[in-house]
Amino acid sequence: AALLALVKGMPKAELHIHIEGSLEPELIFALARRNGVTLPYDSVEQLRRAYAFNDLQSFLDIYYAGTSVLLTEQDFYDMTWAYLQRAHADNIRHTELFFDPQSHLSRGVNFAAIVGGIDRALGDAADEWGMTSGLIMCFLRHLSEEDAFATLEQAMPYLPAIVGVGLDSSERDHPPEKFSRVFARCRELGLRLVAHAGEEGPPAYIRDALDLLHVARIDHGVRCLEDPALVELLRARQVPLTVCPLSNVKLKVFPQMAQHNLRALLDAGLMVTINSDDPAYFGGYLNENFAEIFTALPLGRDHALRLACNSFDAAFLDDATKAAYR
Ligand code: ES4
Ligand code: ZN
Repeated sequence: AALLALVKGMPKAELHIHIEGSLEPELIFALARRNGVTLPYDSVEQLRRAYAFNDLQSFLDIYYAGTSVLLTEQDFYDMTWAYLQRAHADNIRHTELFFDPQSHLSRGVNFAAIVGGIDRALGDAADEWGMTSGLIMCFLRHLSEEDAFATLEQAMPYLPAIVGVGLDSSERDHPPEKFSRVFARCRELGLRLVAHAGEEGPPAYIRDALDLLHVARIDHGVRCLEDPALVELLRARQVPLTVCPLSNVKLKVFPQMAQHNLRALLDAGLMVTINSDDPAYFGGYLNENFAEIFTALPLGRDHALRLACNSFDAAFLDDATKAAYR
C-alpha cells in the first residue's frame, strides 16, 4: 500500500497516449448529440460493452468509430482538456500526445481545427499547472506513403506546434520500410521521430524502425525479448521503450498482467517507461497502469523511481528542463 501510494504520488511524464483514445463513452455521446452525428450504439452502456477486444485490429475498428464525433475546434479542445485534467490528477508533469490527423482530414475536418483545439488545451494546462507538453503527429501505417506525404504537406503551417512524428495503426503487414522516405523528410524538417513497433509485429520491425526510420524511441517494443541481439542494441543505445501494460493485456499481447514482461525488460537494462496508450478503451489512465503492473509483478521502490526518472529522460525536453524534473 505504501508502494502504491509512492507510485501514484510521484511526478511523472507520459510519452505514449493517443489523444483520440482518451475519448470516454460519455463524451463520445455528448459530442455526437452536439454535432448531430448518429452512432451505431444506442447508449453509453452499449458502447462500453463493445470494448471487448481480441487483438489490435478489433480495437482499431471501434477506436476509429469513436473519433467520428470530432468535428470542431471546440471538440478537440474538450477531448484534450478532459485528458489533461486526468493527467494532472495522476501527477503527470509533462505529456507527449499522439494525434491521428488522417482519421479527421478524411472526414473533412481541417488541420486548423485539430491542432488549434488540442494546442489551446495544452496552453491552458501550462497556464494552470505549469504542465509541459509536446504534440506528435502519427501517420496511419495502413494507408500509403503517398497519403502520409500529403498529410505532412497539410501540416506544414502547424509544425511550430508539433515536436515530432510517429507511426501507428495496424502493424502487421505494414513494416517501417513503407515509410522510410517520408520519415527522412520529417528528419530534415527537424522533427523528432518515434514509431510503434514490436507490439503485434515481429522484432525485425523494431530493428527496421531504428535502422530505416532512425527513430529516437520505440512505442511498445515488448516483443524485443524474442531477439537477444536486438535487446543488446536497445540496451547499449538506451533506446526508450514506451510500454503500455493495460493496453497489452486488453489487446491480448499478454494473457494476464502477471505474464507481462515489463520486469524482464527492466532486468535486461532497457530504458523502459510506463504509459496509458488509449486510456478510455483499456480501462485506466497512467496511475491505473502503474498500480496494476506493481500489483501483478515483483516490483519495488527502486523500480518505481527508475520508471519515473526514465519517463523524463526519454522525453523530448531540453536537458535543463529534464534536470529540473528529475
Ligand atoms: C493504437 Cl495500441 C495502438 N497501436 C497502434 N495504433 C494505435 N492507435 C491507437 N492506439
Ligand atoms: Zn499506441
